Amino acid sequence: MTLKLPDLPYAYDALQPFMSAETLEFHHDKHHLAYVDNGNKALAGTKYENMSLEEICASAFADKNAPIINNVGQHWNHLHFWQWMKKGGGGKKLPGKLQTLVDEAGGFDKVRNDFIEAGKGQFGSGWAWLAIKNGKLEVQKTPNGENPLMHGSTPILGCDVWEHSYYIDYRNARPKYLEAWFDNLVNWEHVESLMG
Ligand code: MN3
Repeated sequence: MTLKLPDLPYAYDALQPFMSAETLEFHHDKHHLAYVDNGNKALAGTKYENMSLEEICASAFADKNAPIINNVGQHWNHLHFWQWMKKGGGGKKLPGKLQTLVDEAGGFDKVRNDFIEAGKGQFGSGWAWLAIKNGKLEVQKTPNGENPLMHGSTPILGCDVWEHSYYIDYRNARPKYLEAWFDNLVNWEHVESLMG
């Protein structure tokens, strides 16, 4: 497969004041593009070329193939990261199937708190996640380009805690970014669409 940079599903300034146009221009146009270009170089002529993105993530992690894990993993992560946000997102009102899953995991406030703590606690670059494992919601964190597909679970929400995701708008205040992101940007419909 050939990786392609998608267009953002909204204007660059749509997520202000919580995420600036400048952040999205750098993050989407430069960082995501670099993962696409480097991922295509790493995939060329390998067994991974005929796999789906999800299969590549799991297989490359089992193979300890760092260039694929990092670049194709980050491509999958960013494809969804853009869709995990929307103008006027956030809030406690969840779609029904997702609400049930969150209630079974201890309720919205617990899940929100655990997710933000996971993002704060990820040392260095990485991601905070909500994922489904054996039918249950789990809060996870991963370093660098890794994602829950590589650890046998299904990611349904991820927040990028690499500095490139927040440094322009929040400087070093990762906790402020995580709270603003969760409370004002999350597109819960896309989260539910990944529940399968
Ligand atoms: Mn990023």
